[in-house]
Amino acid sequence: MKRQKKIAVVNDFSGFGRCSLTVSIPIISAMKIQCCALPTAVLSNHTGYQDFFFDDYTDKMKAYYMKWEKLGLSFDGIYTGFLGSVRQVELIIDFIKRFADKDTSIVIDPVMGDNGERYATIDTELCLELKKLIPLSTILTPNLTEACILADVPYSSRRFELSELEYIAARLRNEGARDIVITGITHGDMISDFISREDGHCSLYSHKCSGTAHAGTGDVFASIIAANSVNGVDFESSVKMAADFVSRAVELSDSMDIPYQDGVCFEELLGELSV
Ligand code: PXL
Repeated sequence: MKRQKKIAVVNDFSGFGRCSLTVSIPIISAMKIQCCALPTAVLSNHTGYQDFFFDDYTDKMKAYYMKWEKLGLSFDGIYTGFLGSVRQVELIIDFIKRFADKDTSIVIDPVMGDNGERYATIDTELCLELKKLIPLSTILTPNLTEACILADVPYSSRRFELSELEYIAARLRNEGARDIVITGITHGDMISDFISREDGHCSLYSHKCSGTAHAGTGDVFASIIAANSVNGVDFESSVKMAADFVSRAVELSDSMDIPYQDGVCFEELLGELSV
């Protein structure tokens, strides 16, 4: 009998703005995997808006996931995203120790910033602490800004050469990363994702930029990568599928005049993921 798989998603719950758990739950579910949410913070809307309500969940997380341990849960995948505090890094390390085995795929999306800027609640201490999660990952999914922060390389909006991307990936590998995809590398009217495999093989997946940069696209991307990884999809194909889906969602969102801060209207396209 087919066994349904489970992914634990450690991420914030932002009620409005289409990011983190409100993106991961529908996407991972559409891909026929049970999505189990461990909140890091509860927000009225994400921090890209000028004002937001923010309730840090650090003090509640351990009591919450210890009930999961009591239930005897284990996960085929663990996917971590936005952290509400520095202390959550240690909690995630403990969570992974308790709930992962050698076959669990661990997707670490080091959510810190975009377009060369850090998000409002992310400080230097959290960026440094997040590095501790890199060696636990089986897949690391930084955007270019986050990859530069983790690799201690200055970010620039100019075109990054392939050799520079290889250098950044090598630095991340030195920190313990295995498979890596660096997302959102723009050059002219093209956008690329740089793939660096654990075995040293590198490739670039490029396509025409389909529209405006919307919030939450990294969360859509990483959710698809996490679901594909437990479904056994090969990494390159997984990156292409995630990038193409994000690209179609951006195009549709622009055609529907969705403000960039409100994320992408992936709901319209969810059916495409349920094949
Ligand atoms: O999409 C990344 C993200 C996740 N969670 C929160 C955010 C952001 C980006 O702004 O603010 C709360």
